[in-house]
Amino acid sequence: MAAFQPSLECDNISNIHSEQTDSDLIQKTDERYRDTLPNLPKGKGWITEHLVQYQGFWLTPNAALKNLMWVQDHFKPRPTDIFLASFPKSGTTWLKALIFATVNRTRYGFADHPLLTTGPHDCFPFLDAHLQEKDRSRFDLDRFPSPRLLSIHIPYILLPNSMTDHQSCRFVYICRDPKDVLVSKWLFLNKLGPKDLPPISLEEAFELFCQGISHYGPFWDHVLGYWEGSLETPEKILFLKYEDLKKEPLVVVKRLGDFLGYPFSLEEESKGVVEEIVKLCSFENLSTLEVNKVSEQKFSKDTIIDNRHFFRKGKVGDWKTYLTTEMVERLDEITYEKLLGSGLVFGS
Ligand code: PAP
Repeated sequence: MAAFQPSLECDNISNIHSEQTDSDLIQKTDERYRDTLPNLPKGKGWITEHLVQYQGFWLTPNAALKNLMWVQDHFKPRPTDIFLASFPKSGTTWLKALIFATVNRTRYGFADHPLLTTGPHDCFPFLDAHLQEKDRSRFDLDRFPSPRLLSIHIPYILLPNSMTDHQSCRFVYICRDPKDVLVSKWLFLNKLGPKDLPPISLEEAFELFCQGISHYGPFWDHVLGYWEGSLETPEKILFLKYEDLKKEPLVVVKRLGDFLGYPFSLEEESKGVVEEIVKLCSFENLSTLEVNKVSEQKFSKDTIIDNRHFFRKGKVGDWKTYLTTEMVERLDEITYEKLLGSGLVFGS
């Protein structure tokens, strides 16, 4: 399915490249990738044979590393771009729906809203997966109207300067207690794992996660990159926690509106627009929609995932069902040490 954006009318974008320029850039990135890959340290993959460590982070060699290089070499941000950044399984799907609904609230009615028939990932595509899509008619970023809504798992320090400098784009970062991230990730990846590889045990996933070896890990470095960025440039990065969103969704969605430059008016508040958005994007609503139960999501030509896998329980603290006391103590200790002095804490 084509990536769904509010409309795909051409937006008079100035950064449309010629085919020639595009293919030159593509070739350069391919060369860089081929030169770099053989020299990178390898670690055990959770569902792929191995991960590689690039500039301090663990990535899948064929997808994440290649895509990252594409973004670094190829992507042309617009000042109006809105990026949703996250470590995987931290609440990406939920935030995609909330940002999409907030930014487009004057375009669509709640009774026939696109989110009722289109999955959040189709409303808000992954930059790092889709950029590699060779079929530009399927995902042509240059033709997306502003503001473009794009999501990334790329760590902050690996982003190109064009995305992080002070003039351009805004980031919303969502993070979550690492114990819930680990459990959510382990269950998710075991559902997707290839049939020819045995599923990874929780004990093994736990060890790898603690060592930082997981997609886009180490978890703590990922979170701290955006946390520190948000302290330096709070007008550019809004740092959110899944747990706060669960506890006070109305408060967080209002903050989101202010930060993105789409503040809710008093009239909208009194009409219950914020409540409507929260209800539309709730786990209870989204997870029971036909589109999220039966359709699949094509992230790139090699990555197709059933939408239902993005909705499991949507709870805070489900780690209690899976992790042993020893695991909890060890993970909490690592988190405490890694975040010490940063001002960032996760509840236990
Ligand atoms: P991704 O990084 O692969 O896109 P992501 O959406 O970040 O995944 O995380 C999925 C988690 O968010 C799941 O958590 P769980 O395994 O602990 O249940 C999923 O259930 C949860 N989730 C998805 N949609 C919502 C929502 N609307 N409200 C709350 N949680 C949600």
